[in-house]
Amino acid sequence: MKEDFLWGGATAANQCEGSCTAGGRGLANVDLLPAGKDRMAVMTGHKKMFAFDKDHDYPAKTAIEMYQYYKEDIRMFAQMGFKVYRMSIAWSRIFPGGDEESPNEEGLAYYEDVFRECRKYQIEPLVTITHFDCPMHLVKEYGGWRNRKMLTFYERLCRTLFTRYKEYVHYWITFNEINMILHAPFMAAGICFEEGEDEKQITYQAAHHELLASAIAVKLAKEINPENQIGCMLAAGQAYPYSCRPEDVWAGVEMDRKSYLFIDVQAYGAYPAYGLKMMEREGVKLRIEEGDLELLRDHTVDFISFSYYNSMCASADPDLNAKIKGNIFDSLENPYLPSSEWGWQIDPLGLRITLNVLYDRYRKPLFVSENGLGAVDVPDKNGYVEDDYRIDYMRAHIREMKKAVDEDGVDLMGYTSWGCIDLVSASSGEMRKRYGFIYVDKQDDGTGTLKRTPKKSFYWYQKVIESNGEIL
Ligand code: BGP
Repeated sequence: MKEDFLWGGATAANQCEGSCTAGGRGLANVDLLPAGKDRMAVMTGHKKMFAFDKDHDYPAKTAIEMYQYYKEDIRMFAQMGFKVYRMSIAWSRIFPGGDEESPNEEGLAYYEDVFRECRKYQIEPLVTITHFDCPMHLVKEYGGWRNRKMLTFYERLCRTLFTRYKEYVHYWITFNEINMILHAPFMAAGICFEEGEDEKQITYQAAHHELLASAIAVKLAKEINPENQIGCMLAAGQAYPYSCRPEDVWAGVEMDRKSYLFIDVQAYGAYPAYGLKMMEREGVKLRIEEGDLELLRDHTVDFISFSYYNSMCASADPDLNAKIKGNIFDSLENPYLPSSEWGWQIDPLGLRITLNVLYDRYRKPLFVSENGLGAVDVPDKNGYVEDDYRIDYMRAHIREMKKAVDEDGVDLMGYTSWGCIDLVSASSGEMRKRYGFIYVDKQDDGTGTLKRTPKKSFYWYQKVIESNGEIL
């Protein structure tokens, strides 16, 4: 790997910070995702949850309280040798309602402290401007990203961040997993649907707004500091045809294109022909205003970051498709692959394939900004976990990632494993789905001391980083 390869870990504000009203923070959509059976309906915008109620638990309210523990946590990241820490800003700490003219100084000061702490250990922050979060006031007043006014508020947020953190942060990601808007519109874009609304029209229009906002962010980032590197982010994972039947191969192409559509715009600066045709077929009529296409064209991203957990399978057979069980991403089970305890299929070679496909397509530097294994950990009485299964998963993935770089020539900037410290799961809201190198004593029922303890994988990853990926 390159000498300056950025090894590290990734988190998102709403899944780790907690303290959801501290320091003047406003409520956000992500705070209101309940644990349990209603979570999916809320995430997808089909059940309104605009205030906490007594029948549900809301894990993001306290999460792992990184808001209070950040110094200890960053010190532990430094101990592992992190070169980079991918984290996100909670929008509603900076603009509690989202549409204020001026920012909340307490929120700004908080992240300044976090960045200082990173710099103290020569850790480069990689900041996701929005990792699914949208202030609730913007949801209630404007309908989230369905409303074009969001561009103004997002621009204000970006200007504030790029200016205030100019000396601390040079790597930015505009939207986490931008294609997630298709699968979880409330979680990803603060959108709730009313009975009878045209969901596709609203979702693609909102995506257009996000794409414009992303281009505005690129423009501003460069104006404020030409050294800024700004990327997009895709929930990736190659779609394999379920068989070599041409119809299945075509189903795979179509499945991938649903996601690439967004990255194609961010990387090439224009909607791809297949995307325009697809929207036409689906009856989606994008409202494109004067100047929009130029904005997209002139402000493309510097790098492409992506999450990779698993590959997917696509089939043209309606009987097979009927068996798909609803996870966030629908996919058929691949009979050649094992699965995690949550049914996510484990496919290390799929990472090499995905890296190659993305590099062939975009020819821009790539960044693996999420990868990891969600598993149940059983700590001993000291809180220590022997997580060999996690080490095996990561070793196999890093090995394939190295092949993509060394043998295939992919230009890769860095690797940040997901949930480097245990945190709340986005899809399930559980604490027991753990990804971390660091065990956090926090349980699904809200109990726990919040004590942090390195797992076996902590010491393993330390060696990986120290040897620049040579010792796996
Ligand atoms: C990605 C999200 C993360 C994260 C991860 C793991 O989609 O960007 O926020 O949570 O997936 O998923 P989960 O937490 O559902 O296991």
